[in-house]
Amino acid sequence: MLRIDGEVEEVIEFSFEELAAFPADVQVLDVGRFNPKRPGDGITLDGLLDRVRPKSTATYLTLHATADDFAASIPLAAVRAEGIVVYRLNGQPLPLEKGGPVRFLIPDPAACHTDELDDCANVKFVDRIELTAGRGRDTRPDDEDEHEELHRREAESQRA
Ligand SMILES: Nc1nc2c(c(=O)[nH]1)N[C@H]1C(S)=C(S)[C@@H](COP(=O)(O)O)O[C@H]1N2
Ligand SMILES: [Mo]
Repeated sequence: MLRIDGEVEEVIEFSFEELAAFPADVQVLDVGRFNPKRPGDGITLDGLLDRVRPKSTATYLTLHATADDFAASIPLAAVRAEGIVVYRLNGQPLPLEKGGPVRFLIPDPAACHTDELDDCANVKFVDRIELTAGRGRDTRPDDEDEHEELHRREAESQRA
């Protein structure tokens, strides 16, 4: 369900059950308290990364969504203590319409395309987290026209 690879000591693929089995101190219950439109339970990014052990060469975290070919790459130091990986809603895998089965969440993001940790970096349908030396793939829009176009396409695919 979620593969973490790249500049890490150990590449690991986590299933839903394995994510649910993480200890309570790294589980973040009810992330909907940050934004009611984005409900669920998650794990701290830091807790996940402790398992794969990023190498000292890893400077960026690249979130990949194969489903719609979207990616965001953010400086590891800035996001490590902030990020949450949301994977569960009502005891079940996070549904597709909520961005599941795995969605990245920055609880207090900057407005779209104003910062590295912006709302656009809240990647949905994440199937791979890659640690990279330097910036990795990033398909986030960099101006308001591109951003509008992206959301128009998203709304269209939801109707389909
Ligand atoms: N996989 C994927 N994740 C994505 C996007 C996308 O198009 N595909 N859009 C991003 C953008 S630009 C924004 S502003 C937020 C919107 O999240 P929401 O749908 O929960 O409002 O998701 C981000 N995550
Ligand atoms: Mo966005």
